[in-house]
Amino acid sequence: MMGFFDRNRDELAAKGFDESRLPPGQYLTDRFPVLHVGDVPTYKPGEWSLTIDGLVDEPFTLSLDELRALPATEIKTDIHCVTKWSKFDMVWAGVRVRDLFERAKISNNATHVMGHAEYGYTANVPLADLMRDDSLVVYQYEGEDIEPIHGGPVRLLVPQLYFWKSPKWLRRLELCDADAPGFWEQNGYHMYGDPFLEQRFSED
Ligand SMILES: Nc1nc2c(c(=O)[nH]1)N[C@H]1C(S)=C(S)[C@@H](COP(=O)(O)O)O[C@H]1N2
Ligand SMILES: [Mo]
Repeated sequence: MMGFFDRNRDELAAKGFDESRLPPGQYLTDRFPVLHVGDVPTYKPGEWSLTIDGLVDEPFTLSLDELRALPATEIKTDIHCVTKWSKFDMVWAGVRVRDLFERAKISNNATHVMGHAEYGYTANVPLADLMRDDSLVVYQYEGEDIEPIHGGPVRLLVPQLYFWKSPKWLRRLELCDADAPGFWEQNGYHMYGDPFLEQRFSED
């Protein structure tokens, strides 16, 4: 008997999608689920800021207006959540992480980055992944300000990794010279989290 996942995968072709876009163990959804631990922060105007620090020569902090004034990039990308939903062709806009790191003059010995969000949520990502064209600090989804429940005003977007690596309500990117587990990684999730290799849990 064919289960939900098989049927969902079979429907991809009918919808005109290449089946290879859906990583193993995932299903495609049109919904945009909301997933996080804890409360959704609310910011008064001017309250939110983003700091780039750690192993950098020139740490700095940006206000939302300053971030929005930087050259913007729009990408259309597929997103994969470790809870098995995938969503295709999501359109996001923001600033390339690489550009922020260039401005901060990151040290040669920096190898990893810890993304810090409001209320202490963290996610570790190798520096190389954040230097990619499609790694962004985003403030728009589908042409609108990102809703608070989806991480507004600003979240990290690392589309090639499971979505837990994209902290909502991002406040700080800390350059480090070693990998260290973030929030979910301390709770048994994979240190890297490649959806196409199904790196869900630490032993995968
Ligand atoms: N600050 C923060 N960011 C977070 C999380 C969280 O709990 N707190 N959850 C992560 C997880 S597990 C997922 S799947 C995505 C969900 O994003 P969404 O609610 O916009 O779909 O956010 C990620 N970023
Ligand atoms: Mo998740």
